[in-house]
Amino acid sequence: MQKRALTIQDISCVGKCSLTVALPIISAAGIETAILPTAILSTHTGGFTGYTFRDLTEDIVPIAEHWKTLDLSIDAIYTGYLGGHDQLELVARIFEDFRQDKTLILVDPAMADLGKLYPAFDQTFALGMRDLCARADIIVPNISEACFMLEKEYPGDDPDQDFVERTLRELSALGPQRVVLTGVSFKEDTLGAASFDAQSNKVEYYFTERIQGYYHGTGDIYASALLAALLNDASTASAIRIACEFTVGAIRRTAALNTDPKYGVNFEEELPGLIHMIKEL
Ligand code: PXL
Repeated sequence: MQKRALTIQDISCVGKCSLTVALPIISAAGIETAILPTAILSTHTGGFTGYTFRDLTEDIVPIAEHWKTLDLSIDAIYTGYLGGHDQLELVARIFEDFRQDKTLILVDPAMADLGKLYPAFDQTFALGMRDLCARADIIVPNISEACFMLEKEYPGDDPDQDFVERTLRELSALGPQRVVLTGVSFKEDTLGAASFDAQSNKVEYYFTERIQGYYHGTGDIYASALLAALLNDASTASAIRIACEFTVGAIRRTAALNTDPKYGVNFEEELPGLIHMIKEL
């Protein structure tokens, strides 16, 4: 049977992040992608001014109530950018209502980067997000998000191995068995992800070439590709490799075109590469 993922995040109409990347990436990997939009914005909030924001909190319960009348089989629930603090509890309830034995719960605590919370969020939200992460099987924070959830001071862009490994273990102790920390770098010319699995008690790394610059939406692209690979039965290590290679491939194309990075990266032309890596599993 074809697998079905449910992804819960906003629609940023322009700027290539959240649902406008999750839908095509997960679908391209052969997985049906059901959506629950948390808000509609004219653009994302990183680098644009004057964006619109329509909160869809009121629609979440009626949508979920309707789904409860259907016989929905859900292989994964993947959450990203939420429309506000009130949605944290509603999303936790959706986990309870739609989780089956097989269902993988992936939380990307999309709320911060470069040591700063995104404009819509505050520390109270970060602690609420920590509680949502506690209910997940796998979480995909960047270093900034990890620090806000653990109430640690942001150590700067490239913390050392000791900091990374302590952070991974502290995040897993919150509840999730697997933690994938993105944006990890111990050398100027490489960047990648560190992961921890509480079952094996092992930390692993995967690095690729570092392309200089800040590219918007890459966290969402990374988490979407990671889930796409996991739902195609990739091991955690293989899913991390595929997500890293796909994301850096999209960044490489964008760097070559020299477009304004707030408009996102060219992941579309990298999709055949993603499909190829998944087929090779
Ligand atoms: O890429 C994460 C993201 C998603 N959605 C919205 C955002 C951001 C990051 O800035 O603003 C609305």
